[in-house]
Amino acid sequence: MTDGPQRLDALIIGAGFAGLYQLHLLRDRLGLNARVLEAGDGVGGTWHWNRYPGARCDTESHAYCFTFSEELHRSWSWSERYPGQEEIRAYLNHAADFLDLRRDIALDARVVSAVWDEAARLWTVRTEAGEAFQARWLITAVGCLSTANMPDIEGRESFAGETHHTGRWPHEGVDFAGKRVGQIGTGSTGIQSIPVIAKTAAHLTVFQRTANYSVPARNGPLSEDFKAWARGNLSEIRELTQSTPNGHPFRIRPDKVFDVSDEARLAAYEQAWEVGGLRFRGVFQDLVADETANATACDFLKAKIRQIVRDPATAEALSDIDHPYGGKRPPIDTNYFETFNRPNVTLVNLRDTPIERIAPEGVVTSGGLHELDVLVFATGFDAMTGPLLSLGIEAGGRALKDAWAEGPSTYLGLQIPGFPNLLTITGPGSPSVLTNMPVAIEQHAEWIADALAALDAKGETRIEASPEAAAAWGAHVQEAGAATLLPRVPHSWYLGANVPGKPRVFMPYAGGMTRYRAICEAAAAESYAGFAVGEGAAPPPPSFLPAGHHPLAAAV
Ligand code: NA7
Repeated sequence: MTDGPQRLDALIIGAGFAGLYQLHLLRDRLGLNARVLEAGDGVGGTWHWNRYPGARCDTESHAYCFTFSEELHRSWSWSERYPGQEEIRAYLNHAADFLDLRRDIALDARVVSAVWDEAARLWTVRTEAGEAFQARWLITAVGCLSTANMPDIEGRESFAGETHHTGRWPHEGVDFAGKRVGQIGTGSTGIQSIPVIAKTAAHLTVFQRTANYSVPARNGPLSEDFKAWARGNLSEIRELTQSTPNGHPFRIRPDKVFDVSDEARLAAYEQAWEVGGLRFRGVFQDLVADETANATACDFLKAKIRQIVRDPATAEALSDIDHPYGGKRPPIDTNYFETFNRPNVTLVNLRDTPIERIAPEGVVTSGGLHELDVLVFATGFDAMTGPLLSLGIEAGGRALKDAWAEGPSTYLGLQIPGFPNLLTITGPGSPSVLTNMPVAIEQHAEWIADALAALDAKGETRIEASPEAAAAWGAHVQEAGAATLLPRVPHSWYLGANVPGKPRVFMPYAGGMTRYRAICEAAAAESYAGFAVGEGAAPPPPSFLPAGHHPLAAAV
């Protein structure tokens, strides 16, 4: 006799922040028979995989955590202003133990297919190892930045040295001592890894295609006083992060850039530079909405680069930035620009000398061969859609990759028309990457748990976003994006532009977390407006401009 698929009420894919909390809610609050399948050999999601040197979150630690449990909150203390990868991984392992989640998490269980059976109203999910599960509800908690983007550069496989992608870093670490290291990529990740790699490498060659802004993080140990305050003031932290548009623990000032004198503006930028981190974004309300206003911050930040970097040609290449500040994800750093003053670090400007191929000895640009022992790809991710498309999702004979051939279509980033009972935590079209992720994740996981409880209370076993609601939401996502400078940066992963052949669609919702939360709550309150529940037709979606929300408020 062969064992059939294991039957569950709910199956969750991924054991990062999202999967852990969703399991807790469905199992412990709703009493469902729920299970998590996780591809990695440990919990932690992003923080399980991204072990590259210098990996650190750019949200301040006291706000980069779960906020649903006073007990869990009090049981943990962060050591630094920004949490490092290892500490976040330890925190998520602690949360898994604290909530007794491990017994319902299968590790080393990579999902390769998920197929909807309309007649049975069940998802059948299979893993690479051949295990099969059936569940009424399928919830993806796969993150937005988990599918590594390896550029298809000619000769890549021929490189004779070690090759590593930052998002798939070896658990045992990489020894750079005495080695000639090359790194391709100067996004948020590359900007973190470069200063750390440079400390031990014999030589580091940085291959820069697009110069980037960065603001000093000003990381450091937290005082005992601050730790005690953070442990004891969860409700204050939660109130703040739930009322800011991006879920960060700071408010964006109400002034606009040209409301103040040139001197006052410069002083505000200087002060924000000293405070450090993403708070720089909060200096003026219209910083990422108005190009002329934004240019004042760009000029300030470019001048800082030229002040820090001693070699004029290197300073020029690093400050020759072609996009507005905040138009791409704004990195924060520890000694990034300073690192280019080290004698063992060279910048190769790929705008002047593009990469031609990779050879066994190193990287060949139009300027010649750069001999290397180790090549690091800090080249980012197939963001937002990549993790979902890798799951082999299919419903009604239609694969998700075909449904999304022209780009992702979702309603609220939570559901995809044509894929019933599939719920996507921080899916494309939700605020996700434009926010402090745990805030967005908690909101989604709670909305999903409430929706499943409401369906169960009515004896309903099916929910599906209507195509009309998804179309209306898609239009609103573009409208909210257009109120910011973000969609105007042609080479950004927000648009899918970093992956050849990927449809160019602005994917995250830029209307802000507070507005978004209100819309989701309105949809639920209006009998799940925009969703077809059971056999019924979907009521039209709620208003996407709730009272009190300015339509053009840039919320990122
Ligand atoms: P990003 O932000 O996508 O950055 C990737 C970097 O790699 C960026 O500098 C790219 O240059 C560069 N890149 C990518 N492909 C190539 C090729 N083929 N040749 C040269 N350079 C290349 O990824 P990160 O990992 O830094 O950050 C992703 C997010 O993770 C981050 O925003 C945080 O939210 C966490 P480009 O700019 O495309 O010219």
